[in-house]
Amino acid sequence: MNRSEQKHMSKFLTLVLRHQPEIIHIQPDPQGWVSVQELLIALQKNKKGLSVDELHQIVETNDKNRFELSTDGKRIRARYGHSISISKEHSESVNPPELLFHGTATRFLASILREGLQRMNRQYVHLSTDLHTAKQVGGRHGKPIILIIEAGRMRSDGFLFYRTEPNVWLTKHVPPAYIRFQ
Ligand code: HQG
Repeated sequence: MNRSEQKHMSKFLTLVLRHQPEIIHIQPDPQGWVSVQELLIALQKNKKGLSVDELHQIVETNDKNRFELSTDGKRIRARYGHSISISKEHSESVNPPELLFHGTATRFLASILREGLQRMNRQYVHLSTDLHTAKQVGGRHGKPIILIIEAGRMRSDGFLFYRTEPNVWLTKHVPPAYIRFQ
């Protein structure tokens, strides 16, 4: 599998594991896991055949660590970004750093200041630990602007945070009172 085939397959896996498992007739469990064997069979049926080794390669080389294999290697899921409903209630919430960042586009600001950060089409609001990532994420939507989120204060006030990879944090909603500017 060459690099461009790998990228194509990685995008397709993102689509089915985060958003539309039904297009290849798979059904993730409540935590978003699917059996690797079932996934490979489903892909095969959809003319997107893949070997276990190729799947592992995609998971390991993904630029944003989008996929996660279970420790026994038998299950796979998207680490973050879902629009399908997945339960993190069973996974541990973790104390976030005092401050986190959210990159967005300037045109969303007025609405964000009114309603806070909403999860929009995903299951969670995504926050970054570093400015560089936040700027990149914001730049996907237009002229980027970085918001500083008082995550430590939110946690003390009872909001829950989940960590999906070293620099991505998830939470359900960030009210305007916890948002500051650089
Ligand atoms: C904005 C990528 C108006 C929010 C990235 C964002 C990330 C509001 C957009 C991950 C709002 C939603 C997530 C409100 C939030 N009014 N706009 N009240 N509340 N917004 O793509 O955070 O490549 O769903 O600021 O790297 O940009 O997919 O979220 O601009 O980690 O692996 O609504 O997706 O990773 O956009 O990105 P998104 P996001 P992947």
